[in-house]
Amino acid sequence: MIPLDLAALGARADAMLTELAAISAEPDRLTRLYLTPEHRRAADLVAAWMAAAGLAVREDALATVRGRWEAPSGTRRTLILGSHIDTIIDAGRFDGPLGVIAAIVAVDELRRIGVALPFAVEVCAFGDEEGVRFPTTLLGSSAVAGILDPADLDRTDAYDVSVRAALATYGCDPEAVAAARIAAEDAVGYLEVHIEQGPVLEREGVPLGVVTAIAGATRAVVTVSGEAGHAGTVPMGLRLDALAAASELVLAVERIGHAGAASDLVATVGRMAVRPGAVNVVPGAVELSLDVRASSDAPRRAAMAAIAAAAAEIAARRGVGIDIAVTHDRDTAPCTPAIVDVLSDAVAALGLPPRRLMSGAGHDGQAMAMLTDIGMIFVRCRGGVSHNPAEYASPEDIGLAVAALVRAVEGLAEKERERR
Ligand code: HGY
Ligand code: MN
Ligand code: MN
Repeated sequence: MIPLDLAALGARADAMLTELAAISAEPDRLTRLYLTPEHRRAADLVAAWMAAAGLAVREDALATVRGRWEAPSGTRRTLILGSHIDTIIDAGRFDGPLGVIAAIVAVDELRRIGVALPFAVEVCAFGDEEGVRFPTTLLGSSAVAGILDPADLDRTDAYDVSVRAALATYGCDPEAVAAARIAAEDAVGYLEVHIEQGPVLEREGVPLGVVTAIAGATRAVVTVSGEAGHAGTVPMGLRLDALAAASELVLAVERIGHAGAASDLVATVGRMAVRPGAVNVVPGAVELSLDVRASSDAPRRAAMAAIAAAAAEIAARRGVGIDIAVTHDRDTAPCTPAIVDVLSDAVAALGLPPRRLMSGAGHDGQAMAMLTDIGMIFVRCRGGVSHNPAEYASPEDIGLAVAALVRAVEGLAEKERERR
């Protein structure tokens, strides 16, 4: 094994992370949503990095930037690496871009040291993992995996712009979705480096982790329909106050979440819109988001049923309407044991303990798992803080992650050679 300069790898990736983080919709915080002008600028920067690393670059129908390194044999077999370049609102600079940049730097390093791989490598920079702009998520990785639900192209953002229209404006052809797909028989596997977004690795003093499974998640849009009224004339007993009803539901969601702690259940209302939203009007309607997850699928489904029952009780007692429209439902995605072993060996080859752990956060791997074998390397996250501008991973740990990815690609290459 050719030695790797870990410090140089980490410093290079960290500089790229800083450059990419400067591309935002807002001057004083990082916000980069799917199919926005900021997404375009970020995609162009990532495409330039991929080209500089010697990859053949293209953009697919769902705006995923894809850099391909063909195998000397010309085989169609392909190892897919990557993550996402879209962010939440007021994001940290690591969630997503760390995985795309680690993949580019790792591929560049493999080419530099002259490794001849028995498969092609394709680096993917997915544009919609967070699912913040549109009420669905994993659109790019779902297209690569061949599982995109066409109905998702008609989902609309807060300005009633559909995914389909936004893709056309962005310069993509949503009718060419089929060409984005990688055939199952051609896929060697999917590897993703990601900041842990939790406290486990830091608490145990280990820089890297190997993911065993990605928690399933259900997202929904909840609409509470009451009756707008004059705040000065409608007696309390005659009100159909949508915000009071929604507030009861938010507390019920929290209570149900707490009750499922043993199954790592988490239930969150992250967004609420009150209409008409005037100081002197009894709220007539409220739209709120719902995000429910657990380390296995049954507790998550039971929690959704309990939330629906609580909503029905509140609606009946208050005389309002409550509709729960599920917009995303992805089961827990186990990482492939053989890939978990390869990643564990790669981490161990760096002299580190291969700490295996579950991911409570969702990732593109949940979609890619429907296509091929998947695995993830987690990078220690300061304070476990993520989905927050204070999110941080050190250049040293990032250098180790890039090196582990290089070693993992070499490990999978060995297995592919044995396979033939
Ligand atoms: O929501 C998630 O878990 C991921 O960060 N999109
Ligand atoms: Mn992410
Ligand atoms: Mn995220």
